[in-house]
Amino acid sequence: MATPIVSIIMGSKSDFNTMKKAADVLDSFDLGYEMEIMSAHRTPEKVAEYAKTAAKRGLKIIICGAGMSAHLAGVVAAHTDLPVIGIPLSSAQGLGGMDALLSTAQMPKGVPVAAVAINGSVNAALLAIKILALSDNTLTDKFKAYKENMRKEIEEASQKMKKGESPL
Ligand code: RP5
Repeated sequence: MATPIVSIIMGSKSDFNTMKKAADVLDSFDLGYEMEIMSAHRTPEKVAEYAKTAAKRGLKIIICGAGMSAHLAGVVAAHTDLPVIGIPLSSAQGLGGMDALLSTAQMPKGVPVAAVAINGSVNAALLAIKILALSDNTLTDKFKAYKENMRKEIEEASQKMKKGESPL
């Protein structure tokens, strides 16, 4: 795999299935990334150390996903100057993701986290790609191709439905 420039971290192994979708998007753009499990509450020292050293290790963007009282993205943002994208997750024991949405999005001024939708791991990866594409024309072209593909898929579904076929 290419040298990791994006980090995908999650608060628990129970977050993996949702966070894997971000990794799948990055794979489809041939973008190097690393994945880690660490918790702002259960492994706070690891989170701080990881965030403090991320830029030196060549990472450019950190995507953080956590559920319940989700402090992972905020704590990472407090310890790094890299852009941080937060994914609020709907954990099985939580409040359907509203708990994590508020904890992730409601950051105090001075420490920004770009919060996406609840379980919005695909958009988190796409946002990371758009940021990186600002200084990478190849990524810009790949993103245009992604959008064109999305447009075609929707058009094909619409045409099928009009013919009385299932669009699914
Ligand atoms: C959060 O608590 C994690 O990100 C996870 O979404 C949630 C529940 O974690 P587990 O109890 O399943 O490990 O910190």
